[in-house]
Amino acid sequence: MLLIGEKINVMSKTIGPAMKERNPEPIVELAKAQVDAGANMLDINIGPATKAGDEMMAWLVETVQGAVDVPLCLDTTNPVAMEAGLAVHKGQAMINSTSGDPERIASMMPLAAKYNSKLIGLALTEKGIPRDANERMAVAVDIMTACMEHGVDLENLYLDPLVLSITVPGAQYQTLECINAVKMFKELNDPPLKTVVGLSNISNGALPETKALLDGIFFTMLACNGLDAAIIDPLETEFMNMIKTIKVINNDTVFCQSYLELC
Ligand code: THG
Repeated sequence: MLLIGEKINVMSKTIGPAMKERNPEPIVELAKAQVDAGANMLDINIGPATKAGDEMMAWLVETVQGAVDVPLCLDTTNPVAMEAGLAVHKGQAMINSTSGDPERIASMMPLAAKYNSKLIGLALTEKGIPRDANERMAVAVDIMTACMEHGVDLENLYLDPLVLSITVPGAQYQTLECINAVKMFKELNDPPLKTVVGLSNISNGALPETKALLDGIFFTMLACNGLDAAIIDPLETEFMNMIKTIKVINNDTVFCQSYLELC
């Protein structure tokens, strides 16, 4: 399971200003903490970054990769910023993301092909958020087809069903639809396509004391249905302990009495 740390993002009260002021300390500290806690990749979310996004993304990639030895998941809708980050990235990066929107496909697919990066394909179109697993599948098929047309290796594609908050009235059923979509995505190709979710979207707006439970149990259900990767908060200890336990039960790590400390 690829665990992508979500903490370096422009919406954060400490990280947002540090990004704008090009102040490396809080960013480096959070990068190290996430890798120490078990993240194998870090998401670098600069949002739409309309103002000098290219310079900011290149600076962030160099700053974070100067401090930790993991690949990065570059999270922006700005294709100029995306390419600036890919150009300075060491090793194989991940593009976060294209959707089924033809404009996003046209801007992100050629970058994925040129840099041989991993690519997240989000089940979203310019027409709006999908209503169920079938609508998510239709977008996934379009993205898979676009990969083949643009010479993007399907091994590098990670399909994302787009997790919504379980707290939104009338949208609670969407959580199960996401689990079903993950199952269906994997059946689109042989070998199976890979899948990813932004896990904590589910508990956005929920009471803080319920977040670890919602995230942890949702993660477990997704993992049982073939999930390959997740964007998560690795500093959420209770949640990370659930992941370590799943690894032990799945025979991915050797059981010992102190596995919560050692894994
Ligand atoms: N799919 C893909 N990419 C994504 C998402 C997705 N990127 C963004 C998001 N969803 C996943 N990343 C985050 C990042 C931060 C938070 C939630 C999801 C968040 N952060 C606050 C902070 O950092 O201050 C609050 C954290 C907290 O609750 O303490 O909430 O679905 N492909």
